[in-house]
Amino acid sequence: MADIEQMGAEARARIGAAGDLAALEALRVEFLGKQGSVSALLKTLGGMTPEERQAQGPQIHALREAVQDALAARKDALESAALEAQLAAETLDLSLPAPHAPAGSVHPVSQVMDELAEIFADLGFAVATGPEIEDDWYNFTALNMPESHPARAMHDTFYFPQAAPKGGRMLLRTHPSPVQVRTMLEQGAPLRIIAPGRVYRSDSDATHTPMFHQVEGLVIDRDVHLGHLKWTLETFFKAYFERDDIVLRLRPSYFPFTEPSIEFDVGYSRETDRRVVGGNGDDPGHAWMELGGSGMVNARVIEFAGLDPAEWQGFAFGLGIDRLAMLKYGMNDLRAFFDGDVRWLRHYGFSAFDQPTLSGGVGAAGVGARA
Ligand code: 2U9
Repeated sequence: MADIEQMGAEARARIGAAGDLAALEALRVEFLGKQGSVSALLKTLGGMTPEERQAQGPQIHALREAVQDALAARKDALESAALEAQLAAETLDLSLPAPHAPAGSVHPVSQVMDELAEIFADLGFAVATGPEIEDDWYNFTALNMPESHPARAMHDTFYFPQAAPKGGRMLLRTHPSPVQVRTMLEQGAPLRIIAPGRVYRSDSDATHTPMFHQVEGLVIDRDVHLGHLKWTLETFFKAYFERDDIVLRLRPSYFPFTEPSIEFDVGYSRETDRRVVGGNGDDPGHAWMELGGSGMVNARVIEFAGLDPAEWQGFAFGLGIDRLAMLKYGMNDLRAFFDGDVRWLRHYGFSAFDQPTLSGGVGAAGVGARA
């Protein structure tokens, strides 16, 4: 009996002195492991007479509990000491100056895409996305540009050798329009969406890059007319350029996927070296710059999208996002958008905290609130 006491005292002492969790685990195995000394003692119970078990059983079980409790207590103590040490090591002296702000910033194209989404969300438009590698049925045929249509050639398309499921070949989308076709087929009408994203044209030169960004908008409903298109464009540009003196000029044009088709210009004045959007382009010191195209969706396109043009109609428009960014934030070289030059990104980039909100007046706290 005495040596059970002795074993208990010695076990508690050694457990109390365990310096770390590994040493503690070794003691647990030594005492309570399969070959452990306390486990061995417990096994002797089986070979005892009922009187002996009666006499020694409680003590041996008490020893096991005492060892288990001592192990658990020491484990807690070691773990909280380790946590304390870690917390002490991690203390942040908030009086110290903030570490250098992370160099990253929001690219102007991303900022403008967020601004577009914010403005059009307020007009009831959802943002639609779709594949950049497209099937030429969605990129061309469904947009009233059949195989032989000359407009196809004008799109300077990157084709893949692979055949497309609906005939024709796979390609890199040349405009966001296939996204609207897919959305109409999937969601039907009524519909109000904008489709911002990357588009690809193989006609790159000094002012054109093989990949650039466009946004197209589409409204399909029962009684939509050109007035809705004009109001939507004017409302968008006033919010985007954060000016009320935006003047649009609509000119007749032609696109296979809209009838009638309209190109729209915005009035601007030339101050110092940059163009400042606003004012009537016919006024002195002002001029017009083309910003994009639009029109009432061609009935054939509505049919391709599985809708009945006798019941449903709509308008669509297209804009260059890189161009919109250059106009609002004063860049004059499209290629710099893609060079990844940190000086350019630091100068034109936006702080990630400057999320464009309508209540915050869309654009990041006005021009110049750069990163
Ligand atoms: C569907 C039906 C009609 C989208 C449109 C334009 C006119 C247009 C250019 C403007 C500037 C591209 O970046 S840009 O050069 N886009 O002029 N886009 S109407 O019409 C559609 C789209 C989808 C189903």
